[in-house]
Amino acid sequence: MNYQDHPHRRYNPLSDQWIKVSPHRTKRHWQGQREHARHPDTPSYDPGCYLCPGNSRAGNLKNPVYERTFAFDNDFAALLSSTPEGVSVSEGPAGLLQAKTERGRCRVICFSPRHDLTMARMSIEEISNVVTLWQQEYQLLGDEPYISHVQIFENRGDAMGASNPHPHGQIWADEFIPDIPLKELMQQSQYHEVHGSSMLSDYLAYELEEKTRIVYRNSTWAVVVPYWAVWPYEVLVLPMRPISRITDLSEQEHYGLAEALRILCIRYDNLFLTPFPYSMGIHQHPTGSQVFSGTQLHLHYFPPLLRSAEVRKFMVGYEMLAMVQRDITAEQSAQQLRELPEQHYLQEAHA
Ligand code: H2U
Ligand code: ZN
Repeated sequence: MNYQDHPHRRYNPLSDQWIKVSPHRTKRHWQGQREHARHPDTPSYDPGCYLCPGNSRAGNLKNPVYERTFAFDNDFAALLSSTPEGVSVSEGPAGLLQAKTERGRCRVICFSPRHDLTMARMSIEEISNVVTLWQQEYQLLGDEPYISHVQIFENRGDAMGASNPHPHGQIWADEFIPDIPLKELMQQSQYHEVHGSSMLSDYLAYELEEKTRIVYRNSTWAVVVPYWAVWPYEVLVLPMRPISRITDLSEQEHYGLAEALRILCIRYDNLFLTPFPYSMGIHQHPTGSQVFSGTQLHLHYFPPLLRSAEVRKFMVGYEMLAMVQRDITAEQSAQQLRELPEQHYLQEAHA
C-alpha cells in the first residue's frame, strides 16, 4: 500500500479504534501558512491573575509567594471527597437509566511563578521542577485509600479552553478508572498476556528502527507521531524502557523527560510561530488495587492546529457521527516537526 497516495484506515492498538487517513487531499507538501512572529505581550506578573504568587483566589484564599511550583485544591472542583460512597440508581425500562456516586479530588498545579512563561520558554531545570510536582501529586493523591486513578493534564491556550495564560495544569483523581485510560490499560495488558512484552516498548523499538515518525530522541525518551495519530501534530512521548509510573523515573530519566518536553514545546511553537495550543495528559498505572501488566507510562499531546495559528482542525460532522479522519499523514507531520529548529522563535539568536 502507498501510505502517501491511497486513502486508508489505520488501527490504534491503544484505543482499539480505526482512523481514516486521506493523504491525497494534501498532495502538495504543505509548508504551513507562516504567520508573522508574534511577541506575546504578557507581563511576568499580573495583579489580576488567580495563579500568580501572593494573589487572591476564589473564596478569599491567597496564594503563597511560591518560587518554583505550587499546587492547590481546585476551588471549583468537579469531584469532591465528601460525596456519599457507593450510592447507585437504576431506573426506567430494563434499567437503562443508570447513575453512581463518585468521589475524587481536583487540583490545580502552577508550573512557574512567572505569569508569562510556557514550557517552551522554561529551562530544563524549571521543567524538571514540574516533573517533580507531577510525581509528588501522583503519590499524594494515589495514597488516598479511595482514589484509583490520577489523571494529570494540561490545557494550553485559548483554543483548548485554558482559562488563564499563567503556565498551569490540572489533576483529577477519581474513585473509578475513567474510560479512556481503562481501555488503554486493558489493551496493553492483553498484549502483554499474549506476547509477554510491553506493547508500547515493542512499538517504540520498531519506530526507532523505522525512523520516519520519530520527532526527537535522547538517551532516555523519544517523541513520536504515532502511526495511528488523529490530530495533525499529535505526539506520544515514551520512555526508552518499560516504566509504569512517573514515580519510577531515575534521575537521568527525570532530566531526560524535562529535556524532551522542552524541545517538543519549542518545536511546536516554531511550527506556526505562535504559542502552540494543546491538551496534554499523562497516562500511567492506576493507583488502586487493580494491577495491569505490561503497561507503559506515556504522555499524549493533542494540538488542535492544522495549517497555521488560525486554522484548526474540527472534530465535527463525519468524525462525530462515523469515525475520525486526518489528511496530512503521521509521516509528513513527523518530518515537519523533526526539521524545526530547537531554538525558540522568540529567543534572540546567539551571535
Ligand atoms: P483551566 O485553565 O484548565 O480551566 O484550569 C484552571 C482551573 O482553576 C479551573 O479548573 C480553577 C478553575 O476551576 N480556579 C480555581 O481553583 N480558583 C480560582 O480562583 C479560579 C479558577
Ligand atoms: Zn499569573
